[in-house]
Amino acid sequence: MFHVKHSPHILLINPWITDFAAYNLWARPLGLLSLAGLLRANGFRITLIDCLDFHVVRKKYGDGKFYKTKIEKPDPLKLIPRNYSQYGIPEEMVLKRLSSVEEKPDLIGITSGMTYWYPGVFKAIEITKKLFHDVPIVLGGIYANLCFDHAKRHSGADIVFKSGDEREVLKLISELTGYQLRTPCLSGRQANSDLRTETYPAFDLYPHLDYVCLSTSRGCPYRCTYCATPVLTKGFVRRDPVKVAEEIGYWTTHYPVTDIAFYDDALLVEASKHIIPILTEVIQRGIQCNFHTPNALHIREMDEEVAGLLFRAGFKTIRLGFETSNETIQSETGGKVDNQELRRAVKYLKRAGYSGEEIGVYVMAGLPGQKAEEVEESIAFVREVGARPILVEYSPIPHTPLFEKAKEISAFDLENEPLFHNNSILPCQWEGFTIDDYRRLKEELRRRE
Ligand code: B12
Ligand code: SF4
Repeated sequence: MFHVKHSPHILLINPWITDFAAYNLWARPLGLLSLAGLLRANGFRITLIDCLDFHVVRKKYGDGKFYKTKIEKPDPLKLIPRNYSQYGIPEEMVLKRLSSVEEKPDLIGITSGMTYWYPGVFKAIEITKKLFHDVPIVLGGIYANLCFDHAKRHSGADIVFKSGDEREVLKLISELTGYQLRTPCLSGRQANSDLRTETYPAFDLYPHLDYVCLSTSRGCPYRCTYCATPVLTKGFVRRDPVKVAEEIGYWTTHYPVTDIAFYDDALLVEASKHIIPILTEVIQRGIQCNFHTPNALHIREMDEEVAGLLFRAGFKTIRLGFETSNETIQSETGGKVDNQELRRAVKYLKRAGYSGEEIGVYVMAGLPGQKAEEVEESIAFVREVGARPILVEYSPIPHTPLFEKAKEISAFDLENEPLFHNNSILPCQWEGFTIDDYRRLKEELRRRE
C-alpha cells in the first residue's frame, strides 16, 4: 500500500480487441465506466483511455465498423487460415495519448472483455508499465474473472481482480491509494442497494457521445449450461424502473445520445415488475431514442403487452435468444425456451408492428456434439415462424457446466489456452459439424439477406 494525501488520479484503460473479426454492436466498457462514475463520486480524479473509441464506418443507429490493424497471429492460432487484427485506435495514437496524460496516475485500472481478447489486454499492460513503471496496475473485467489463474500468471498486472462487485473494487482502490472513500457505501443500508443507481457510468468522459449502453439488472434467474452469467454474477438484482427511466432521460437530454443498447442478461424477466414500468415511463416522458438489444431478449417473456411497449418506446434492434429448435437440447441446456414460445413471441412482435426481417433470432452453432443438420433445422424453424435467423458460434467458457463436455470434444486445448475459446474458430468442430458445414450455412444465410 502507498499513501496519497489528496484526490488520487486513476487512469482507466479499455484495451483493444484482438480477433479474426469484430463489429461494433454499441460496445462500451460498461463495467469500467460504472467504476469510473463511482470513483469520481468518491473524489478520485479519472482519466479514461478507451482504445476502442474509434469508429470507421458508423451506421444509422450508431453501430459500425472498428478501425483495424492487421497484426501477427499469436502462436496458438498460427494454423488458423484467417487474418488477425487489432481493433480500435492505432497504437501510435494510444501511445501519444498515454504520454500526454498530464499528471502521473496513482493507480492504473485496466478492464478486459472476452477471454480470447487477452492479447490486447496484455499489450495495454505492457505499454503502460513501460511508461509508468512504478504505478500499480489492477486488471479486472470478464477475462480476469473467468481466467483468473491465467491472468495472474501471464498478464503482467500487479493485481488481478476477480469479484464482479463494485463495492469490493472501491474498497481495493481505497486501500491501494490510502484514500478514504467519501460515501460510506461499504456498510449499512447502502451495501444492499445497487450502487449503479446512485451514480451513472461515466460516459461523459467520451468526447463524442451519440450512444450509450445501459444495464437495468444484474444476473439472470436461468442457468443455461453454456452461459457464464451465473458464474459472473450471483443472484438476480434489478434497478428501480423509475430510476432507469430517469437515466435514459438524462443521457438523451444532456447529451446528443440517440441510441441506447441494453446489456441486461434478463431484461424481460418478470416483465410486470420491470420492463413494463420502465417502458411505460419512457413513453410517458416522451423520450425519443432508438433502443437495441444485441444481447438478446428472453422469448418466454414476450407477450402482447411487452411487444407493444417495445415497439412504441422505440426498440429498433430486436434480438431473441433461441439457440436451437431441438427440444432435447433445449431442455438439456437449461430450458429457457421452447418452440411454441418462439412462435408466439414472433406473432406478438409482428402484431406490434415489427416485420419478420426486424426480428433477429439467434441460433447457436457448434455446441459440443451438435450436428450440422440440427443447426439447419433450427434455421428452417426460425424462418418458418417468420423471423430472421442469425447464426452465433458457440464460445466455450470456463466454469460453465458445458465447458467440461467442450474440453472432451475439442481438438483445441481449451483448459490452458483462452485463445481457443474464440467462437470464430468453432472450437468444438467435429466430423458432424465442420468448418465447411458452418461456412455453407453462413453463405446460405447471406444469400437470402
Ligand atoms: C454486452 C455483452 C456483449 C456485447 C459487446 C460488449 C462489449 N463491450 O464488448 C455484444 C452483444 C456485442 C457481445 C457479443 C458477444 N458476446 Co458478450 N456479453 C455481453 C455481456 C452481456 C455484458 C458485458 C458487460 O458489459 N457486463 C457488465 C459489466 C458491469 O460487467 P463487467 O464488465 O464484468 O465489469 C464488472 C467487473 O468485471 C469489474 N471490472 C470490470 N472492469 C474492471 C477493471 C478493474 C481495474 C477492476 C478492478 C474491476 C473491473 O467491475 C464491474 C463491476 O460490476 C456479457 C455477460 C455479462 N453478464 O457480463 C456477455 C459475454 C461477455 N459475452 C460472451 C459471448 C459468448 C459473446 C459472443 C461470443 C456471443 C456469440 N456467440 O456471438 C459475442 C462475441 C463478440 C465477438 N466479436 O467476439 C460471453 C463471454 C465469452 C468469453 N469467452 O469470454 C459472456 C460472458 C456471455 C455469457 N453469458 O456467457 N457481448
Ligand atoms: S437465460 Fe440467457 S443469460 Fe440467463 S443463463 Fe440462459 S443464456 Fe445466460
